[in-house]
Amino acid sequence: MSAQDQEDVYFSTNPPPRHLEAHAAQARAFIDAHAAAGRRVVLVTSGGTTVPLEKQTVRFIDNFSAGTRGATSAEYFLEAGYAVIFLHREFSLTPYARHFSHATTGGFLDFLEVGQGGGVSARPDVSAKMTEILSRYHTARTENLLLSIPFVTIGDYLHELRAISRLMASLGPRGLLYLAAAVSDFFVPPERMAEHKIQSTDLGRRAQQAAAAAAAGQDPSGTDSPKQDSEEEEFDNFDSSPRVPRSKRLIIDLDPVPKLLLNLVDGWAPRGMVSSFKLETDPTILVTKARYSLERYQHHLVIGNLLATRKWEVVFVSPGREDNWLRVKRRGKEWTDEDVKRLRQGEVPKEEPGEEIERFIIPAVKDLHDQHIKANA
Ligand code: PAZ
Repeated sequence: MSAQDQEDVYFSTNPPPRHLEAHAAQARAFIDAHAAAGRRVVLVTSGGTTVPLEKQTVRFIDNFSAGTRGATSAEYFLEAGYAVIFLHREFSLTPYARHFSHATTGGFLDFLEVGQGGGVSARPDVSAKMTEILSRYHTARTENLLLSIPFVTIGDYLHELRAISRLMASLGPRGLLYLAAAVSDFFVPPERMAEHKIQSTDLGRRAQQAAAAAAAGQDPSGTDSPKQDSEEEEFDNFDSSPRVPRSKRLIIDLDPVPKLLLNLVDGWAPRGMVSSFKLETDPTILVTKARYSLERYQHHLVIGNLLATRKWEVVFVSPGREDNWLRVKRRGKEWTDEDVKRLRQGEVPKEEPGEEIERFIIPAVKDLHDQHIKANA
């Protein structure tokens, strides 16, 4: 099947999110305003996509991403003069709020106190930091430099990504797509998705069958009557785990999510600069996989990172250039060759990073974007 056919099939069979049109209208107005002002616009994607197992979703598959990379990058892009469309997983980290919303030392309310006059104010020890971050946030909002658009499921994400990327096309080479979201590779297609909560017991399953038979005008007594768990018969133990009968397992059959990056690069935003992230856990394949992705999708930059060390080091892989490793400084220590070797093998230093690696990533991406604009003007 051609890439276009795959795209058509996916988008015609997977329903769009409820607010797609409203989000596209917001994105259009945002892009038009900044294009008119000659400002660059970056689409930052951030956080993980869910894979629902039921249409009325109780359960879903998720991934680890909290959206730190995306939210932090968005701040540095704003600092670098970009207008930012922040397409993010709902309730994941967001620019500026992230400094207080997900602190390991406490919740948001822990940063506040009630003053003597009864009003609420920042705790004195965080007041200076909060004032500074709040003022950066207010500038971004009042100057209309930050547009936040949420998604939840993989389907929502792909619909939103396509709609916004197509709008970004009007920016030509001045548009930048920075794809940092952790996007699921597998999903349950709608035709195989259960409508209701998947039942974990035979009792529930048989009750569902009886109800369906009754609704179809059949005799519900023709279906087996519900049994209690303890009465369940054991079916074949077809594999290596005979203690768990097959009838009690939840076997999830997932289809691959179509690879739409090629469609994005060729069709949705053909003149913009497209940078994607590649996440691996095995250090021996990171660069090979990043290079493979670059060749397969013919875009402009893949930023490789390992799950364990992603806050310490990333590698830029781009056409016609040497691999470029970016690394943060250590607190009160210099990197030795041995330290770097260990880091590259996925060994995490004991202390926290001395700074945010996005401080280095964004200027390096901007540099490549400058070159992209010059080459495509
Ligand atoms: O959200 P986070 O900061 O915890 O993680 C960021 C990341 C590892 C999801 C991102 O840097 C990344 O690699 N995104 C692409 C993942 C992928 O290969 O699909």
